[in-house]
Amino acid sequence: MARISPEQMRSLLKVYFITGSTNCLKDPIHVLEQAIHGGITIFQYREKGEGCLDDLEKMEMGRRLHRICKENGIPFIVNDDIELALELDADGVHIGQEDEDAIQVRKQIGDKILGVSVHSLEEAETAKLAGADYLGIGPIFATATKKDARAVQGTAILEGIKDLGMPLVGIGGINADNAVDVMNTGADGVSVITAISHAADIKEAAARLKEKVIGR
Ligand code: TZP
Ligand code: MG
Repeated sequence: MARISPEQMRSLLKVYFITGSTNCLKDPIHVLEQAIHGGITIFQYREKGEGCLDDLEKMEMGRRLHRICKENGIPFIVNDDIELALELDADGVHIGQEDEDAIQVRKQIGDKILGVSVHSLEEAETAKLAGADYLGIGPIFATATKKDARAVQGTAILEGIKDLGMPLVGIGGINADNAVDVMNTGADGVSVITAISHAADIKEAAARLKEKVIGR
């Protein structure tokens, strides 16, 4: 398998749903199924926060979520945990600045998708050189989901980084009301946790987000 092309990557990033057991008010399996029915384009399993699953339980949850993604042709990305990504034969991994070095991760995962969270042009350039396939940029807006999130950046952060020509996705406090601002500033897609995982109607929330992103 060859590395994903930037064009393919850009189209996959449009509606990037991220979740783990602590983000869901209902069964994560049901949440993912509904989000897929609503039209998400890529999924990241991110098992974090107080009371999150560990070891075998995490592996089992990852396995089940991966199966649903596979059945529906949705790429399955694992947050931080390279071992789990390799064990599950995930489609890719997403790492932050505090995680393992991107160059090392690229070596470990071969041609799988590599996403890196960046907060400045310098970090973005380094991630590009390390072989990232896409960059996650944020927090664009205020978020209650990530307790150790950096300062809110606003959409302006995308302006400087988009000139690198890398596929980009915004993250942090994004919802159907502000997604268009993120896209109009040069992102290829929006990544969300709460806007989908906490919605009363998950499928409808994913569909509304997609409509905003695609139909602008
Ligand atoms: N990284 C920066 S902000 C954030 C992550 C993982 C959390 C995004 O969650 P939400 O609920 O979509 O604001
Ligand atoms: Mg991380």
